[in-house]
Amino acid sequence: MVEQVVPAVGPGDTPPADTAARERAALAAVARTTLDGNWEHDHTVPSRTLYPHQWSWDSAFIAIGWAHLRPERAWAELTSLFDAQWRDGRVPHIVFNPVVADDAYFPGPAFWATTSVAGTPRTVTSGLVQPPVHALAAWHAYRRAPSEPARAALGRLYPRLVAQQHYLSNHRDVGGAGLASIVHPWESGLDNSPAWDEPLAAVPAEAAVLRAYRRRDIVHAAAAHRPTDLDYARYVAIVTAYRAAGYRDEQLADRHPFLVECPLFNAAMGAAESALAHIAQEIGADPGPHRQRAAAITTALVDRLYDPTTGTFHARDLRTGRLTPARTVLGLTPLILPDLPTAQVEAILVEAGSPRFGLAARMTRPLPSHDRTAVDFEPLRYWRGPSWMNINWLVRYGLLTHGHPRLAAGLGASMIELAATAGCHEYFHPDTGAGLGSPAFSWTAALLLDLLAEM
Ligand code: 2M8
Repeated sequence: MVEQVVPAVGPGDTPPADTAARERAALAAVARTTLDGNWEHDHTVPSRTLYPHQWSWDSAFIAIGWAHLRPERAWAELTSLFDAQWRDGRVPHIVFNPVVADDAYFPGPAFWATTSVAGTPRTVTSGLVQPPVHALAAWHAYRRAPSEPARAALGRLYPRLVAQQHYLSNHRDVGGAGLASIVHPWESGLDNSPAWDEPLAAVPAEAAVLRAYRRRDIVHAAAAHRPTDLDYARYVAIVTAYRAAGYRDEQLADRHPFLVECPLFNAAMGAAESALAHIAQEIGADPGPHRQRAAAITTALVDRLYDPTTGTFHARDLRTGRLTPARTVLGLTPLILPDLPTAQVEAILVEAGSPRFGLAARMTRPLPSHDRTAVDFEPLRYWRGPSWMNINWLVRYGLLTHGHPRLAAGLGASMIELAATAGCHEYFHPDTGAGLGSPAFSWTAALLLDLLAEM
């Protein structure tokens, strides 16, 4: 595809006249530098230090950013990820770069050992998945920079996106109610969320297991901000169980130690069907079945994961059959479903606008990842309190989808302000706004570019 460079903000190189515009151009330049620095021949690493390979849902968000700068990279990003799709349709959550040392990230390629499994690509990948936000991202990227080559790339991606959905709805519907189960906290993307505390505590493991391995995350990030050793021991135990079964999904209910229906994962799966309906229409395929599946997933999500007593969505632990009690930001994300009934939209707005999350038309800080008023709210530990750009982007997208532009503007302004003050960090202190985790993080940069272009 021909290289096409699109200015992130403003008409080319002429410096904008007013200060605000100059600040925005400077911010866009930081985002561009971050993405350029993390570009790696056919994909973008989330972070050069902490995450030196390709991550699935990161690539989806990152593609949205590239659509503003170099649209051909948006399509290369998604294409390289889907080149690693397994024959059963699963899109692996990590695609390992073979030139990076095995111990640069834990767990590395040798631990996953996927190449000996039938139906896997030549490249080593993980055997897990992540929230299927790719169809939404592909559609968004296309609308940001439509062109004939982009339509052709979208057309090539379409059957792969459909296969991804097919995998989730046919292999992962462990609960039998039309929702997909995640088999590991890493599949949620919000790995360390309090939503997983109960199901994770039931996974047998001892921190001593980690003596056989070397965690790499705490070499690059403060241990106090990362999951504990016991959490990691359980993460390892769950992957070990899945790997021992050849990453197969038959009889998961009888043998797998962690099975949860996540509100965000399933909202993404429903929103993917709505996006696929748009994509299908654009490329001359039939949007009807996608619309039907989107409606069915939305209905199942409300039936299974909405709790009328708390007025928000929770994760369901299939081992106990119960909803997990934590009120995390996951509960707000079904807003991305265009067919979400008004009662649930209203309930989410109440929850989001409460002191738990602080959504308002004028707000200082973006949404935290966990209820600010909860006793286990931890402003520094990842996914247990800090603010993340991707989740805020999704909620903002949901606010626009349901006709709340003032709230979306308030949220968007707080996100831009955060990055303007702290830079393109991986996550941010939910009160002070200080940057945390990796300092040059790709999805923060990508989604910032999207916001700057839109607002
Ligand atoms: C984090 O997850 C990885 C495991 O997949 C890790 O902690 O090592 C999460 O924030 C996840 O959502 C993200 O995709 C990944 C790469 O940015 O990092």
